[in-house]
Amino acid sequence: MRRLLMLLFIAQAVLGVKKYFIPNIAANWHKAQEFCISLGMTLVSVESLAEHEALVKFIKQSDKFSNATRFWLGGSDLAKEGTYTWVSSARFFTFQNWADGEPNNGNDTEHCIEMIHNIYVNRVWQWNDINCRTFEAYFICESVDSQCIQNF
Ligand SMILES: [Ca+2]
Ligand SMILES: [Ca+2]
Repeated sequence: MRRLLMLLFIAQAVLGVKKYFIPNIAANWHKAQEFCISLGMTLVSVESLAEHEALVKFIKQSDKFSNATRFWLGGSDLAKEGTYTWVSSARFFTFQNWADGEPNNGNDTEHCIEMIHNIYVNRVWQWNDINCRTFEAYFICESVDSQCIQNF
């Protein structure tokens, strides 16, 4: 029984089954992460193509979906310029989906990652770095990865 539970747990981790939630509020990146934490969650990480596809599927089914929309992701290079990590796990980016010309660290002030879906400018579920404090957007919280926390 214990072994079966272990296998189920590993299967869930491998498949990247996460719960996503989009609060009905726009905020800057820092406040977005605070809000997710207050829910026992964290800003979303996208660490594989499978996670990317699962996230896009979730957003398409949400009431925040449109042909011109954008969301905070939980990635930043706040700790070290040019080195991107996920706030949920502190892991470096493995999967990436930058838009053309991004990340550009515009004005030397762009350190947080948003996902843009705007068919009018041909940015389809692609990433951009943008100012963490002045830009406000909807954001996606995900359930906390308990396996990851155990590792730390
Ligand atoms: Ca930057
Ligand atoms: Ca940028």
